[in-house]
Amino acid sequence: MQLLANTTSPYVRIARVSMIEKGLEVEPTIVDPWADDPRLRAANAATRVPTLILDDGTPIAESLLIVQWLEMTRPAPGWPSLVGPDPAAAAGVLSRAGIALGAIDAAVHTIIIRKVTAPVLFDETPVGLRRRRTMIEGMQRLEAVAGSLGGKDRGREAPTLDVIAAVTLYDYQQLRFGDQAWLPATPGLGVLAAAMRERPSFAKTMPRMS
Ligand SMILES: N[C@@H](CCC(=O)N[C@@H](CS)C(=O)NCC(=O)O)C(=O)O
Repeated sequence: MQLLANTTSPYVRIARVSMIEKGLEVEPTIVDPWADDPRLRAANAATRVPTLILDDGTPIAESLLIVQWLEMTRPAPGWPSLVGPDPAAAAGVLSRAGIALGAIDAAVHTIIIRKVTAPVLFDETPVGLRRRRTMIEGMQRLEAVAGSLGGKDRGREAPTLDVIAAVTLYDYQQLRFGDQAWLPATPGLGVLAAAMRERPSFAKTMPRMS
């Protein structure tokens, strides 16, 4: 099995944390999606990371589809469920994960558009400001519930997708926009991220520029 990945992508991190929590430790194969790495192009027409290549050669693109594959092939109770053990609570998990994913999309979109325009040309445009608003409001909404995320014994129990996505968002925002005055203070998410870093799945996948 091969996981085509880079060291910054929040989507890669969601897939990697989920894989590690499901007991699937695959050393990532680092590729540059922007350099049209031939291995990535062959496996994924969109040339994006993460792309998981199964032992039989089947490539699975899209972080949430990798999560879905993990849920089906490594189900509870043998493995921790990424939507949680309680079906009644699953909607809440997915709802919070959706907030984090929306903000992650806005953040990545902002970084990608900066590749083709100077930051000021995009960030201050109506669409750029809309993406910023998404990041700010997404973080604020998650901050409002941060105290209840991660369970009673934070860092000790396997995380659900909302926790994985919220921490991934928080750490990515610190990496990419940590110096921006508009970034909201989210101390609750910071405490959650620090607690989750006690788990190898989060510690090993901290985003870094190289
Ligand atoms: N929806 C995809 C998004 C993946 C994605 O956008 N990955 C970025 C890195 S953060 C990438 O590979 N971009 C290269 C490109 O857009 O050409 C997922 O959830 O996996």
